[in-house]
This record gives sequence, structure tokens and C-alpha cells, in this order.
Amino acid sequence: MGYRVVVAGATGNVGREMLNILAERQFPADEIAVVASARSTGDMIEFGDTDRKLKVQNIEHFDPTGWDMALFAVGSEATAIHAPRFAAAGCTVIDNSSLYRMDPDVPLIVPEVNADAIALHTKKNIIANPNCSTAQMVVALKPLHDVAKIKRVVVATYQSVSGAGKQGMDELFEQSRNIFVGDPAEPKKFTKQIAFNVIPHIDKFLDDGSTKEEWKMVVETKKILDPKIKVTATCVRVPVFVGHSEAINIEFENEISAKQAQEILREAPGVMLVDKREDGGYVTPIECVGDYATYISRVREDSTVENGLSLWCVSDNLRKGAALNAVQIAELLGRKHLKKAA
Ligand code: 11C
Repeated sequence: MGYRVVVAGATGNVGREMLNILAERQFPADEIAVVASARSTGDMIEFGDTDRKLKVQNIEHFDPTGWDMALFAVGSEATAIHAPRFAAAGCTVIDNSSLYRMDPDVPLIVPEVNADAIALHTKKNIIANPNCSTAQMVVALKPLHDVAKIKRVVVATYQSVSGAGKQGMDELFEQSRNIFVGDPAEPKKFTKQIAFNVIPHIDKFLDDGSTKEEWKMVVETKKILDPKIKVTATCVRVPVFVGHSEAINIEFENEISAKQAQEILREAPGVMLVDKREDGGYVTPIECVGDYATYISRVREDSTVENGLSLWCVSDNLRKGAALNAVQIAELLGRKHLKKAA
């Protein structure tokens, strides 16, 4: 017998990828319900590239009783209303918003890194999915931390516009086209022109001058990987549709060479090492779209600190950064914690 699964926010960028990935991985679901806000009610959406079409139901009226798990991609406001309701009805919520990530009673899970922490889900019946830029970074850091113990990470991100949803993608497309025809459009979703530009600002500003996106990378890395690791981040939006990139500098407690790091990363779960040290011998975001892996390239020693390495890390932000990680959590939950045998 399989699971009864709800996908909430099924009409958005991440919700659609959740459906694609459930279908691709043949997730053992007997039944799938798709729910979204009232304006999408009645729409038919595809279940991956299968012939199945699913009818969108209004989340406001959906009764989660008897459903095993719900993958939420509805944003913090709707999550605050509906996640506790689903959880209380016995339907385990796997939430992609930032609302519960730092709640001490909610596990924040990247299966390749801290699968065992999922046991905490029984407290609130909610499991949090990390921010996309954190997810790919901790997949890269974990195997290196296990061997040489990370002290400090300095990261600069190059984040695609799909992280800002469909509106972000539309804005990049329309601005690029308008600029070519000599009719530049005013920014709407982003604070400045994103076409042919980069913007060093993602999410809201905090009192110390950093942004919430940068803060998330700091606190989520500590919660998922190790509270002792110091992280400083600069998060930047770039005119790329899908795929976040990160330039990561790492300081270790113990010695580790670039060659050792490459060997470790070659075997690490969720990682694909592409590091040829020649023209084109590295991965760019366009090459990782639709993929599951976190790609690592440009691994090299940083001689300006003791035990330092630098590397380049790229992943599909809608997949490992969101939908894939949520489905992996669902698989973990099913295997370890739900009584049904799939
Ligand atoms: C971006 N990382 O690229 C954000 C999107 O906390 O889940 C995801 C925000 C979050 O804009």
C-alpha cells in the first residue's frame, strides 16, 4: 500500500517541480492531491510527463484528514495558516517556506547531511526544507567537514531569478527583450534592472546591513551541519533563469589538500565533481538545469590561510534547492517513520 500525498502550491515553480520529481522517482503514492489558492481552483495540471492530469483543489477547503504527508510550497503566509492545520490532522508537513526552519522543535533536513535529525518531526509533525542556497552548500561542505573539520566559510552566491518565482523569471525575460527593442521596462519584482546586470540584494535588509538571504545561509548551515562553523555570505541575484552558483572559500581545522578534497567529493552523496582544470572543465548553471546533483568544480588550495580551500558549486535551485530535497525528505520519512509499507 502506498501513501496519500498532498502537494500544496502545486501551480508555482517549486510545486510543479515537486510533481515532476514525484513522478520521475516513482514515489510510492496511491493518491496525489494538488491544492493551491482559490484563483487556481479547478485548473488541471500535469503529473510529470505521465498521462495523468490532476485537478487543483482550494487549499482553504481541503480536509487533510487521512492524508499521510503534504509537500508545501505556498510561501510563509499561507504556510502559517495551513501547515499547523494539516499537521494537527495527522498529515506530516514538509515545508519549503522559511517559517519553521529555525524552530527548535522542527527538523531542518538535507538528507545527504543530517537524515537522522528527522526523528524530531514527531514534536510538531512538521519538517522544514532549507533555503536553496544553503541546501547545495551543505551538500558540498558535509563530506569535507567529516574529514578535516570546517572552521569558517566565506561564500558569495550568484542566484538565478527563478528563486524569486515566476514573476522573477518573467521580469528577466521581458526586460531583456525590451532592452533589445530599445524600450527598457521599469523593475517591478527586483529593486534594479536585472537584465544584463547583477544585484547584491536578496530578501529584506537586516539591522546589521546584511540581508535575510545571507542570514539564512549562516543560521541554516549551523542548524543542519554544525553550530560551530562560522559563515559569512554575500548573496547576489544574477540574470540566469535557473541554477544557483556559489564561490565558496573554506578554512579547516586540519590539513586537507585540493587532491584529497577532490577524492572525497568524487565519492560524496549528491555530489558530481567536474574539475578538469582546463577550458570548459567546470560546470555552469545552464548545464545543471533539470538535474539532481550538486556540481563542484574549481577545487583549489587557498594559501592565504592555514588549511584553506576554494571551490565552485552549482545546482538547480528548484530541484536540490527545493523540490528534490522535499521529495527526498518524503522518501526518508516513508522509509523510517511512517508505518505503511510502500
Ligand atoms: C532566492 N533563495 O533565490 C531564494 C528563494 O527562503 O526559501 C527561496 C527563499 C527561501 O530568492
